[in-house]
Amino acid sequence: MKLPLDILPEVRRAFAANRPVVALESTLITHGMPWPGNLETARAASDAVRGVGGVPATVLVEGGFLRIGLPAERVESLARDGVGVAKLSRADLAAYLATGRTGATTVAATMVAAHAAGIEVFATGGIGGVHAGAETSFDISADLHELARTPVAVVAAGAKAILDLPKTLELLETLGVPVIGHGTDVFPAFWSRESGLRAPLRADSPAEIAAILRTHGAIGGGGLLVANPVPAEHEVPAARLAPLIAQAQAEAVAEGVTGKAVTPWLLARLAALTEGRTLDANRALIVDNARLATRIAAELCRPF
Ligand code: PSU
Ligand code: MN
Repeated sequence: MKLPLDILPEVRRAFAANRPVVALESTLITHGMPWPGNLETARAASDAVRGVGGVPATVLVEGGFLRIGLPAERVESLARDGVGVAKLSRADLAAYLATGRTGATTVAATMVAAHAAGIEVFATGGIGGVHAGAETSFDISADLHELARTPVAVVAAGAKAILDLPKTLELLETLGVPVIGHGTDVFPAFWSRESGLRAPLRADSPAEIAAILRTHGAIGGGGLLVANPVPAEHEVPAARLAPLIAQAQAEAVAEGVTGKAVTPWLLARLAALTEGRTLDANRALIVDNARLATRIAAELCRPF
């Protein structure tokens, strides 16, 4: 059977005119931030894509379709519904599609949808990865395996700093995923520009990243991670965050938070512990990632 896609007319027209299209995820809206900052961030990301000549395509599972691109009203109602909406990874997609239920897509599920629709670039905040304590919990985001298999460039400010970043980089290497620092030799840590770890690869322009994606495809590779540091004026320094992240991680264990709830819980806790500074950084980095993703997508629109 063919995957049922419901592509927004604006996105269809962009394909027909060979204009850059950038996929955006919906879990970020429903589970990544509280109302109304989530709506403002979603709007700002879409505006950022349009501001540099692209068309945003926010992905959602609904009515038996993978929706590629959403009208503004649907983005708003999603933002209002928040964590009441299901959070879908690759493993959940078939069940939700087959039964016509609604669900927001994570990085992994958004990559599946983007690829099915022919979109090569996707912007988000930070990917999921290996959680602290994974050696006993086995909690490793499906985002990593999706990057290994699905040929989409994911532009993110690294992996979320609530994760075990050294293990996340190790696993990405094992899985054959190119991790490319954009304009940096340092792997960024989501809300902070520096993680203390080296970025395995570096590229300094959208054209270079587009060329790497094409070449990675030629060797039979899957996706790649473009690690774009949060703009300096919005970063929360890693040294300030480190004790708060450790505190939040310990609290999550003490409260028995597991599975899909872990990431949203930790993000919300860090927002509270920093009086919203992580939310400001989160919004700024998503907007910056959306812009870079559009520039990469524009390069991919040129004949190769
Ligand atoms: N990036 C953000 N905020 C988020 C996420 C990413 O800035 O909330 C979401 C993405 O949807 C990502 C998910 O795929 O968190 C990871 O969840 P998990 O660790 O359960 O795989
Ligand atoms: Mn998990």
